Order: sequence, then C-alpha cells, then structure tokens
Amino acid sequence: EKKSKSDVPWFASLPNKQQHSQFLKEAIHLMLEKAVFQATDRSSRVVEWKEPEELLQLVDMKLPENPESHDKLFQLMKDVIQYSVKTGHPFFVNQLFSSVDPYGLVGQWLGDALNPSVYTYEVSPVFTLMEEVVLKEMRQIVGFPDGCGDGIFCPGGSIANGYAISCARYHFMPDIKNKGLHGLPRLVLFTSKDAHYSIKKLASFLGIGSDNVYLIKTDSRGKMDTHHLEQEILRSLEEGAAPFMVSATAGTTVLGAFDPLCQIADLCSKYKLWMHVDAAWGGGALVSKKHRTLLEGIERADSVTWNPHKLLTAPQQCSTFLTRHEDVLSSCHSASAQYLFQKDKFYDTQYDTGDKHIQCGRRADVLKFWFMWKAKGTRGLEEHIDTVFENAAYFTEQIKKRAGFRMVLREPECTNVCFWYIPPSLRGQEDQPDFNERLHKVAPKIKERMIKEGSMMVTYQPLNEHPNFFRLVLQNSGVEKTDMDYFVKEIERLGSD
Ligand code: ABU
Repeated sequence: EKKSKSDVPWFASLPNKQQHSQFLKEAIHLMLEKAVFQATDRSSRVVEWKEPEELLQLVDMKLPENPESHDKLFQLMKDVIQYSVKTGHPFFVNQLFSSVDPYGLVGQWLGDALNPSVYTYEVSPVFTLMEEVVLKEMRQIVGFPDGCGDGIFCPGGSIANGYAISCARYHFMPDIKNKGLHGLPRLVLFTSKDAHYSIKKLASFLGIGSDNVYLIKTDSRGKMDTHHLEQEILRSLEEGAAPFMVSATAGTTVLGAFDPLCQIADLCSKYKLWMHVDAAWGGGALVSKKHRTLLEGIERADSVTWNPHKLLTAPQQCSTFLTRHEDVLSSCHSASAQYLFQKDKFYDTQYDTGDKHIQCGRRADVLKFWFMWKAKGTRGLEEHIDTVFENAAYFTEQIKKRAGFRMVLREPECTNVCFWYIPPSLRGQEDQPDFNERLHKVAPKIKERMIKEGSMMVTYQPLNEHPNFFRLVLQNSGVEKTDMDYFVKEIERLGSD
C-alpha cells in the first residue's frame, strides 16, 4: 500500500508557516545580537582561531539525511558566528573592507528577502532603474561630461577590471567578438608593477596572456613612472605588437599610491590607447572635496573600476565598472538570448539591461549602496571619507613618534598605512647583513600571535625589494583615536622580544 506523505514521520514534522515565521524572527534577533552587536564590541575577540581539523569537530558541517530541528539550527548559527572572523570589529584592520554599516546591512537583507535577479525589467523593475540612477551619479562624480556613458555592478573589482580589458580590446578591434583572437597581432597592455594582480589574471583569462601585460616601474612613492611607460609603449610598437590599453591605479592595494592620471591620460591620447583607472580602493575619495584631487585626471579615463564596498563601506560585494562610452558594454557582450531578452515584449526593452553583463543571474548589489546613500546623503559619505583620512594621518603621526616603528612611505596617500615594526632584539642592527632576512620574519610571527589571541587583525606582505611589513587599513570611520593607540601598543606587546 502506498503511504501518504503525512505517514512519513520526518516529513510530517517539517515546520509550518507559523513555525517559519517564528524561526525567522528568532534568527534575525540572534544575528543582530551575536553577529552584529557582540561581534563589534571592543571587549570581544576579532577571531577565535581554530586549526581546520579542530574546526571540523566544532562546527557540524555534515549534511544530514533528515531535517534538523530549529534548536539545532540556532545552535549551528551560533557556531558559525563564534568561529567566523568579525570583520565589523573596529580591531579588524586587515583588509580593504571592514565595519558594519546599519543601512547597508538592511539594504543587503532587504535585497536577500526579495531575492531578485537583475537582468530584465519585468523581473527587477525597481533595481534596474536604481542601477541606472546610482551608476549615472557615480559617473558624474568621476567627472564624465553630464555623467555620460554606461556602467554595471560586478561581482568584485577583479571582474570589473576584466570588463575594462574586454571593452578596451573590443574598442580597439570590434571583430574580436565574432572572430576571436585568431589572426590578430599580439595585443599588449600596460600597468604598474604595484597594480592589482587581477590585471594579469584577467589578461590571461581573456587570451591576451600575462606576458603581454607590460609592467611599468614605480617611483619611490609607488606611483607609475610615466617616462618608463612611454618607453615601454615604444618598445611594444618596435616589436610589432599592438598596444591597446593602459590600466592606471588610484589607490594601489598595498601602498595606497595614486598613479599620475593626467600624465597617463596625455600618453593614452598620444598613442590612442584606452585609459582604464582601477580605483577599486581609492575611488571613494572622489566624494570628498578635500581628497578628490588625488584622482585628478580620472575624468579623462575611458573606464573606471570603483568598489563602494571598500572605502565607502557598503557591505560585500559592491563593485562597479563605469565607462564614458555609451554602447561598448552592450556591443561587446550581448548575446541576445531569445528566451530572456525577447524584443516583442509589451514594454521598452532597453530597460532589459542584463545582456551587457557576462553574468546571467545577478544580485541587486545596488540596493545596499543606494539605501546607505539615501540614509547618509552625499555629505555623510564625504564625512566618512574625511574621517578615515584623518585617522590615517593620526595613526601615521603616532607610529612616527615611537621607537621601533619605521614607515615604508614617509607620507601615505590613502588610508592604508604601511610600516615595519623592529622588535627590541633587532634594534641598532640595521647595518648587519642579515638584518632584512630577520626583519622579514617579524611581521608573520606577530601576526600569528595576534590571530591566536584574537586581539586584532592586520595584514603583512613583502613588496618588490622590501622585506615583510604591516599594512594597517583605516577604512572604518567608527575607529577612534584610543583604538589606534591600542594598535600601536598591541603590536609592541606582541613583538616585545
Ligand atoms: N582587491 C582585493 C583587495 C584585498 C585586500 O588587500 O584587502
């Protein structure tokens, strides 16, 4: 005899609508209390570090055959929160993103509650128009005439840089779309040796080849050397290659350097090259009257990457690609799938914007940023930027006064501050031949101690000829002077031997 579903005990115990509603309310309360309020409290740890084998024992990751109870699910939520890094904590200064913006969070949750996919107007009417409004305002802030051009929200800055390479290549050689790379000359693009690794990665992904990304020297402040850029453009021409693009950086990932955009724009006009500016990190400074001069010349770019989830603290992910060219994104990427982008719809199908993306399904990342922007106004965004730049200046001033700290750049341009910490046992030994080798081991050791205690999180890296140094990112305007004083003392405490 065939059993009805209700005869099967585990299925009969599935929660009903009221239980779902109660579950959601309790889950939201738990997230607020534990993942937002407690997680950002200065008295709590930034991370409770566990080795992978131990973590697998502590969080029940196995997927069950039968449903788990709500009590078990609440416990799982608590475990996930307990062992995750608290990136909203004021002592998380490890990455180019941090903090929890309450309006951004609500925008993110609202988007998740509605679960849209922004490809057609019929499925995402509000978000389609919202994207148009926000991207146009961003283009206006960049300085494109009347905010002209086009733009898209992308899954991260690397992909936005990939769009730049794709559009630049299409602009240079439109046949590429249908005929591919076959028969083309060797395409070459230029970026500084301190530029983000995504330029090489995406050049490789797009079939240009990482060897054809010519790396340009940087000066002592980490800025692209434009004399070397011109030499390399000429070299590529002498080689019979086809230079097509320069990717400048506004706010390099490690040092926070801003390339000289006006001089780069001059060279791009002279040699007819697409000028892209990777302002994923530094783009936020454009909203500040005081700091936007760092990006002077960006208004001459063909395209820009700008990630509001970085300096402007929108929740992850919120990345944009902006271009002054009206049609390039569509012409270069559209595939006109008839099952989705029917041209005989009853409304104006120019609002079906999804075909200019390489993604099909796509989150409404615009919502969290738009909602934050509404809540704070452009003035609020500007105040945030001015505060984080003041914080970077304060922190720099403090460490310059302390024995044992040495700046990598005398004056950082952005809010990532790079420095060495020389522990007492190494001081006065700068002339020894193995000094750099020993200094190289200091930051990883301090970092290990810091993570194991969970007392703060700051990253380190080598760069070019430099041994490992710390990069402390001041991007959360909730960080106070007492917090920055704590960072100094904590690094001294952890590296006191
Ligand atoms: N573009 C990702 C940057 C990662 C970081 O250094 O925080």
